[in-house]
Amino acid sequence: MADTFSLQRVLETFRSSLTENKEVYIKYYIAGWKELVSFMNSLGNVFSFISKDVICKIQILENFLSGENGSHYVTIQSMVKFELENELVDLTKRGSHPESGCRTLLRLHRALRWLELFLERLRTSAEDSKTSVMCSDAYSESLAQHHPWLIRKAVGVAFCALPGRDTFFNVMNAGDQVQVVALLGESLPLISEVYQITEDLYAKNNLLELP
Ligand code: 1PZ
Repeated sequence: MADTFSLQRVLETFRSSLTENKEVYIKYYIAGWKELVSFMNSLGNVFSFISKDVICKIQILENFLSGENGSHYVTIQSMVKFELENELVDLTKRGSHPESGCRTLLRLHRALRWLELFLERLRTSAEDSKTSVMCSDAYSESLAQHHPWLIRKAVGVAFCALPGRDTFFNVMNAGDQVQVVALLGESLPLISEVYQITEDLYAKNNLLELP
């Protein structure tokens, strides 16, 4: 993982994550998240409690991928099939499989929806728009519904420390604002597609509320 974030690389990893028959490679899905973590890190230490959680979840999935059953963790589809068939998922409350691949990936999946909503706001924002408002509106519409009060409060505090819109555009490392907006326009359909494929798969298997 390179230290300097680039929006272009996020786009490339999410593009690589789709197989020919529209399955999602976990390896590239994780790689996309690593890029996003490096983006968050470049915004300041207030976000470290968020990136720590993401890193922890990436690690759980990487361990599955490099473990003895790694061949079943190549795509999200194969993971879901494998874990369900072998009863490796706690379906109603956390018990003997508290850190299944399915529940771990679901957390990232929900966060991907936040990202989609936020980036769409950023893409269409006016020069005087506030990133903190865009972030928290996107958050209320998505992730917040899955977070308890204490985390919602902490996230609210972190949003206040967000840099302004100009800094966001600069940190994305994709040229001037017009170029960043264009690249966002290219990235968002891909992120949405990956999100939607995962959402449909989880819905079909009744996994959207995994504890
Ligand atoms: C660029 C600014 C970053 C704003 C990030 C907005 C999202 C806030 C998410 C706050 C997560 C707080 C810490 C951890 C919470 C965990 O309890 C939950 C549930 O996991 P569990 O406890 O069930 O194991 N974790 C999550 O919901 C995953 C959160 C991932 C957040 C990813 C942010 C994406 C940043 C992308 C940067 C552009």
